[in-house]
Amino acid sequence: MKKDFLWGGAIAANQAEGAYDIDCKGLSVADTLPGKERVKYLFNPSGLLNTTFDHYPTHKAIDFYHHYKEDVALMAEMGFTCFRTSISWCRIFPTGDELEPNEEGLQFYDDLFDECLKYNIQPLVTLSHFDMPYALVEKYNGWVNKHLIDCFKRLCEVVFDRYKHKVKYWLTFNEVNSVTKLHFVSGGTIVNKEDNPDQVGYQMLHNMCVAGAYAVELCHTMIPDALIGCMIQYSPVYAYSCHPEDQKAAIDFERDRELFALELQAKGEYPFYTKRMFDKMNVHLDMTEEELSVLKNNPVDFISFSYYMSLVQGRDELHEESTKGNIFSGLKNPYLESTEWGWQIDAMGLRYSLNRLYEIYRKPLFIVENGIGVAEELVNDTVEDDYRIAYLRSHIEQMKEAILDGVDVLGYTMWSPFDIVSNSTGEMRKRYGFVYVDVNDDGSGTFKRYKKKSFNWYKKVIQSNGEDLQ
Ligand code: BGP
Repeated sequence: MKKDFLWGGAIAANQAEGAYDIDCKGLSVADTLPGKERVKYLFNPSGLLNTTFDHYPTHKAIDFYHHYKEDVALMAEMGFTCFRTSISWCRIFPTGDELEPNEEGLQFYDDLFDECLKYNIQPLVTLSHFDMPYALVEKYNGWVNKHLIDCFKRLCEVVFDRYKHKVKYWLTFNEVNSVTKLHFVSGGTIVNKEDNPDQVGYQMLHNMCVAGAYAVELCHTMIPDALIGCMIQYSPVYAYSCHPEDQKAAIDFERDRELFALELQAKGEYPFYTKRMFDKMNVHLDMTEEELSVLKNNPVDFISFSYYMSLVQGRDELHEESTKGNIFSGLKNPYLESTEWGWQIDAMGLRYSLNRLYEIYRKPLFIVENGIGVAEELVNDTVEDDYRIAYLRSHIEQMKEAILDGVDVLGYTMWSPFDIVSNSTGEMRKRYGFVYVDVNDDGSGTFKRYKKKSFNWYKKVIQSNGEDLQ
């Protein structure tokens, strides 16, 4: 392992900070999502607007906003050299459309980054992680509208200028490829019944990738010594069988849902298969020459991705046995075990993913999410989470194999050092952390932090730069 390999963990502002209406923060898309029944609204948000719920998990989350000093100290104790978090857009621009930023929001991230740097922890900052200002949904219907490109550019200018001496690793949009399916959560757009969801989704993807390319341009000009990457949700896609049609289905799925977004951001152009793919989906994009040239001239410096599972795809008639997944789902893989939430565990798939992405794009890679969500109970002020150690160990082993294969990997930030609100289910009981946080699904609890067994294990991993995984 390289000496400067970055080790750490990742969270997202909306899932951890809470303080949703403090210091002039505006309401975000995430703040409108309920805990219970969230899954129903993820893909069909129109009902959200007229419904009031008992509990909105992001409103308090784990109150990282007020606990960040204690939490950064815990990460420092584990030896983190990197901490991935996101900037909450609506702390900086409460409605997304203001011309002047909100000083209190900016100050919070100044304080947070200072706290990290005090311990030599490099902040890795996602510019937008599933929590754009809700006002941009109401006014423009989210990223389907090109006006958001200007709003996002303004956000970038302000935060690059403000944090240029503190943040040297940036990411544009979290899991940007998810927007073709998760229009609302990922991009603040409500798809009407009469609309073609693919048309809407790929237009959003285009607009976001153009905005991302502007962010790359601005970052390179304003912080020449920083690196900026894109972020996708990646799962290797296996064919259900050696039937040629299963193989074709696997290739198509990986292209449409995963690699397509990378082509735009890492190569800066629409791939050769675009026309046929769009014809099939009846997609016709509104794009300008200027946008295409911004994309072409500003590919990202590195590629980051979340890795939780592999997927299996095959002929249409096989799709009855589909399994659960993170945003994208597929068929059941008989060779793999699943988590309690039905995500299929595949450590070796991580080695495959790293090799595959490096083979195609030849850019440094960064694993910015990887972990296991488990329902856990605190016993004697701790949790004996051997299963988490086993999960992370096997994935880190496979990452090391990929590095031996020759893949350039910048770092690894597991998801997530603390138990935080689950993005897909809104639950707290789906716990990922090295640190147990005493908050329940209904938001009750003491908010106290407790170290789990894995806390000391990860500390050893980092201390030995990945040598000691026992
Ligand atoms: C990714 C998101 C994260 C995170 C993670 C785990 O898709 O980028 O925000 O939540 O998945 O998913 P969940 O919280 O649904 O278990």
